[in-house]
Amino acid sequence: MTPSTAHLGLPFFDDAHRELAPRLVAWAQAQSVDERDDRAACREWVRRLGEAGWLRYCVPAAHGGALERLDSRALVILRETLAFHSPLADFAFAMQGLGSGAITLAGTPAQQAHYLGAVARGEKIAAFALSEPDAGSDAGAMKMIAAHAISTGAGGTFDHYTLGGTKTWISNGGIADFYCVFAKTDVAAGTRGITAFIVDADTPGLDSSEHIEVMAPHPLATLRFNDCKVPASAQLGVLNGGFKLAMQTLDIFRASVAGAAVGFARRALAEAVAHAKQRQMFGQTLADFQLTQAKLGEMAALVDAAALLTYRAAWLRDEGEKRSGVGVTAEAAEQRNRSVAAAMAKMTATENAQRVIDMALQMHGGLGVKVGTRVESLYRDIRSLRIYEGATEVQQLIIGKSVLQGVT
Ligand code: COS
Repeated sequence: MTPSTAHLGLPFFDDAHRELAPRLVAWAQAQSVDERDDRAACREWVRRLGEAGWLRYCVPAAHGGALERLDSRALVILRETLAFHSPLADFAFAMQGLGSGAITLAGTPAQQAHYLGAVARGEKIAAFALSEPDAGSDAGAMKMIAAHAISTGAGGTFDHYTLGGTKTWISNGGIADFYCVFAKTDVAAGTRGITAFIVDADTPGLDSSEHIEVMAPHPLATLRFNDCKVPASAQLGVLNGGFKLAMQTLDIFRASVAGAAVGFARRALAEAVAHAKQRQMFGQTLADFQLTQAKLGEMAALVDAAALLTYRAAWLRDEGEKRSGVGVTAEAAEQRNRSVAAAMAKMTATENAQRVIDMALQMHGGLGVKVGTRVESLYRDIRSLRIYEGATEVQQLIIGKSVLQGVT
């Protein structure tokens, strides 16, 4: 099944984006990965995506990336296209970007050189570790501690942080080579007392063996940090600047989650159209019924509305990056507009995709709930997108706050 690329004619895109999509479609259609074991499949997708050069869109050119800086529209096209073909391929791609995003934004040259090239080649698997058992939507309520100390021993002095606590719902948990971990470095300072660290998966004191089973299988784990020591050089970004770094990283990738949701929805619509055209009932095809045509019309409009918000959010971000010379006030206002646009896109695209997939499933009748039917797996695949990287309710809050401030 081939996705339409008609939307690439929209003014949000430039020629580089228009050239990217058909190449990726051709590549994705030629891939076949056994996905029965989600961890093995994810590793295989990372390997193939790296080998084919697609992961180069997850990092900037200075570290082996395809483009000078992270390009939101390219990320959206990549996720939309991969999600149409394989939700696990999309997952593998997205997590390389999200997991290394904080290093791209705030890493030292040494950290960037060590991790980003390997991420782009598919040689290191990345993960983003923010959520905790009691801190999901309220990310600032995290309890994980990073205590600073300088110890002296036979080998000299060791300037380090000791991490203690639990992270959960960590995508790529258990298969990642490193984690960008957020922890409290000043417990009294709320969101202003959080710092990010890069923790290699083989660091003593880190246990990532607790796999979490979910309705649409993908690598997911709880991480336990017990007397886990990392050198001070593992600090990512400024001390106590971790919450903003986490939010900025999520901002970049929220538009791409919307892209993935648009890809799922486009696939569901394509499946519905194909089914409606061939299914015979009451002496005609399902597609001949006006009831079916009305549903397909509604589905197509829901997909387009989601896609337009998604492309706008990505375009706004890319435009803002280009104009980084504007004054401080303008930058703050632009930043807020971009965050709100990304929130609108993520909320609308994931919610609309759920509706579109549900309608496609309904149109399939009994086949729609048969395990192995594409709409059945899409029905499970889409559900977590309405929750992760900021649940719909978090996006509503971000948008609502801005509406009340008269910004939106
Ligand atoms: N970019 C930069 N800075 C941001 C920001 C953004 N998008 N959003 C918030 N900040 C800054 C604020 O400006 C504020 O800075 P100051 O301390 O200088 O005032 C600080 O961060 C705290 O912001 P706020 O008061 O809005 O934080 P809250 O604790 O109220 O949390 C929400 C806000 C709910 C939006 C945030 O916790 C969130 O996004 N939660 C969802 C987390 C998530 O996506 N989890 C999934 C993890 S990945 S699967």
